[in-house]
Amino acid sequence: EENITLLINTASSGTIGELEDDTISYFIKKKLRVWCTQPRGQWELGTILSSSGEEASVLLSNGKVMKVARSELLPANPDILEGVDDLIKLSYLNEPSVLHNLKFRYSKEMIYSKAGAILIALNPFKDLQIYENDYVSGYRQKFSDSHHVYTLTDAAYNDMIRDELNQSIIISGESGSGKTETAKIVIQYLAALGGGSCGIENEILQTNCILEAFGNAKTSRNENSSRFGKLIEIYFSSMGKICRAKVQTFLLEKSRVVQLGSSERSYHIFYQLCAGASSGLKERLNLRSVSDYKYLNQSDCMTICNVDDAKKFQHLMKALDTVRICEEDQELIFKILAAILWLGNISFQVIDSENHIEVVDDEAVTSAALLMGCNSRELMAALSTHKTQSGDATVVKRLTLQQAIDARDATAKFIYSSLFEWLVEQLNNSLEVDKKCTGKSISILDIYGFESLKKNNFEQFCKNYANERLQQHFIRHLFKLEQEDYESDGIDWTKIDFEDNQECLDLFEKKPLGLLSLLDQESSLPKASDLTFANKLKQHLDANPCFKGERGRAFSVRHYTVEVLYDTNGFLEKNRDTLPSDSLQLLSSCNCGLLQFFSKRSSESQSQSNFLRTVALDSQKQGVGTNFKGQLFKLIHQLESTKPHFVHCIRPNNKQLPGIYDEDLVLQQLRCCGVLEAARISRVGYPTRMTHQEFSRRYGFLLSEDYVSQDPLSISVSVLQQFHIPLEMYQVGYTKLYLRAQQIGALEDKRKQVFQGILGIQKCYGGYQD
Ligand code: AOV
Ligand code: MG
Repeated sequence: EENITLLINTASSGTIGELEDDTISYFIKKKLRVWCTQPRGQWELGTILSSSGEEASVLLSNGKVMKVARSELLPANPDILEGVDDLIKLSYLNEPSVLHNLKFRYSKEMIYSKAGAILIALNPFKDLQIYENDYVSGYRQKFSDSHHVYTLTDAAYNDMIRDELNQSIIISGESGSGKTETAKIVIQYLAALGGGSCGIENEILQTNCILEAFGNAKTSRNENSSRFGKLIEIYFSSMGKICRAKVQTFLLEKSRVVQLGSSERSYHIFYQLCAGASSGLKERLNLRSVSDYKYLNQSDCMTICNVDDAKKFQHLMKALDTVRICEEDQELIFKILAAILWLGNISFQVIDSENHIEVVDDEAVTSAALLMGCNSRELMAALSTHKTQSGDATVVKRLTLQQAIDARDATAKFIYSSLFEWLVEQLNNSLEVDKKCTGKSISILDIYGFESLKKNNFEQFCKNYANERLQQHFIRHLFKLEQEDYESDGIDWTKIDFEDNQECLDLFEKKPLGLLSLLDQESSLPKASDLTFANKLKQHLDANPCFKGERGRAFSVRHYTVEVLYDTNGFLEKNRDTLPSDSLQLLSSCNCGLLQFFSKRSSESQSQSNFLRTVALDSQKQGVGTNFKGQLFKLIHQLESTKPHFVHCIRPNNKQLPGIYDEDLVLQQLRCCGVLEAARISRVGYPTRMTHQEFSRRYGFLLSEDYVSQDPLSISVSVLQQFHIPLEMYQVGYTKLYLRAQQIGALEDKRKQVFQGILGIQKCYGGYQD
């Protein structure tokens, strides 16, 4: 028992520095291996030769001897722990040790490791061939115990069946770290496990392919970067078979349709369509090649190395068939995409000194109008004038060049994002095979990663806010809930300090003086500009430690990862996200059912918010940011009713190449995601916990004596004693039993053996019988 108190004390007492200072004395005395801090903040491994006062001589691995101050030394782990599969197994959990351990594993192509409850996945940037069918069955039957996305998914599946609880698999990590690939691997495993006769598992996989075509694009960080967030819920019947699924998407990056950074592309689908359409389809859509469209050729990048867009288009068409989107609808989708491309080619001519314009009447106009199903005169009018009603008279004002460009781009963005939403609905209709199925579900969350670019705009602002929200969910689960649970159940537990990001969330969410509120307020003022917005922020938020006003239109936010500099350029416009009434009217008059539908829905939701405005006193029109906040709250609320499983993806290098492990880059990601703290807490924690009732019901029958008359607590304690679970391996709380990692395994094995005895030869299959 002394042992365990000691363990808890060392791991949680004071700062890590103090603790390591004692350890270092021991290391120096015993002449053990240590990490020496190098001038550039990196570490080198060495062995202590001698010491005098505050300095030690260290023999480095390159043969050099260095004098290093005590304070610059950190304990290294013994050889036997080289490359352990769970960071909590390390005797010394300092940064260089963790970094080195992951590096060692990465060099051996072991990309998966655990940090307590979290699965760490290092992006291999190459096909490791560890996802084939034999791996699926290997992990299912537990022949293999090395960590894998499959292990985690298998655990989620078993937990769902055993506890009859919804599960979630939450995948986080920076852009390009492998979240989307990981989500696909999860789904592939679940499809293999819960696939049935109705083929829904294939539909789920094809849904992914469609969403990627329409919602992913090449960016400077990732050739297949998700530009929307998604949550896929997969429902299982009581037999453990998939019976339906549902996709929710979050905030698609619309601006990409009309504006591209250098070496970036628009959504894959545009390139796929141009490259892969049959000659008949091309003719019907009056389709040209990618380089003929301004929305696409404004960037220097039109192809991706080793990606065949034409072939991808064939896959996409098959996928659309699989999810039962009929040929007519497919043709409509393509028509709308082509219309967007032609819209982008519409140009304007300035006709007076006040910069007023008229639309150049060319092929772009006629093609766009034809595809949208409207008259080209009407299209030209909608893009060059603004009509207002004044009494009985209609006043027509000519637009300036900038206004016209904005109207055109807003129309294109509106059409594309409406198309995306509509597509998601179609996918959901098709995935709702068995509406009556009320079984439990596993939700897989894959959002856009945290981004800190040279220039950060409204898109990064929203994405990073979303990551901030998710981070809190993660922290709450791993730290807060953990500790609260221990404390309320009377378990001996000393607090571990951890970083909370509540301050940063407050900066975004506080009303009325938070970033999102202030953005909405400013967006509703007709005379406001990005500059007045930036000034307003500086005026009201300067006291918040996470906020820093910068020169001109800029401001910085200290995120849980890094400090990010935002440029308010375009914030108001993107937050308002209004489609000019003239364009909306035009769309409603189009001879294309889908476009009519989009416009109808948009005007309905607009009038609804107007209605709300008159009812609720304080409410103003909700901007995109606030709306997104609402979506995120709903998402978090939904996740809170599930048991979470976390995967943290890490991008080992910026080059998207295999075999390169950039220590600084990995360290920065490890630091900011709280993996180290999580590992620390898991190490001193009790990952398995069951109520006395649950425990006695599950294992009581293993007792040799008659136990029926006893209360759950006594039964539980008897079980623990009979099976010689060491005292330091569990604690008994008021309501629950707390067991350390791996203890439950022995009991489960015993239980299985007994079951197998009862069932004869029938093989016991995980949690199925429960
Ligand atoms: P992300 O989802 O985290 O970025 P992805 O899942 O798209 O990142 O991964 C980026 C690229 O890394 C993929 O296109 C693959 O080439 C490679 N990759 C990732 N995981 C694996 C794996 N397990 N095996 C082989 N290659 C892999 V973003 O969507 O940008 O935040 O917004
Ligand atoms: Mg992604």
